[in-house]
Amino acid sequence: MNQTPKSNRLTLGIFGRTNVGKSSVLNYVAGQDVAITSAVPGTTTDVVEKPFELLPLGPVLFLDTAGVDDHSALGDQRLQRTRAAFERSDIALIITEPGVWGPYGKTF
Ligand SMILES: Nc1nc2c(ncn2[C@@H]2O[C@H](COP(=O)(O)OP(=O)(O)OP(=O)(O)O)[C@@H](O)[C@H]2O)c(=O)[nH]1
Ligand SMILES: [Mg+2]
Repeated sequence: MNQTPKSNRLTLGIFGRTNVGKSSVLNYVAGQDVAITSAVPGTTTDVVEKPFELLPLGPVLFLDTAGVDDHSALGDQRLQRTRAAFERSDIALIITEPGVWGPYGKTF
């Protein structure tokens, strides 16, 4: 399973606003400290790729992304990377705050 090429893995992208817990979801599902998490919005600045075996699905590739509401100087470049990750994803997981569905939910 560890030898499965990335292209043959089910690709699951994690998307949402900054600081909603995207990286925490990845770490929880992977059972490892894969991505840095913190209370500072904009902690993840580039796509974090994590291949592992998720039973009963089999070999998967998770993509953790920067928040779609990142308006920093490099925000546009980060959004481009996030969009590319979205295009690569077989399944998009959109993480939100409970009860909050604002305009950023329509980004994609
Ligand atoms: N209360 C609560 N806090 C959480 C939960 N999940 C994550 N957090 C906290 O929320 C903060 C942001 O978590 P991250 O996982 O870094 O969020 P992120 O969406 O990856 O953030 P960016 O990379 O900045 O876009 C951290 O302080 C986490 O400890 C949760 O389920 N409940
Ligand atoms: Mg993050």
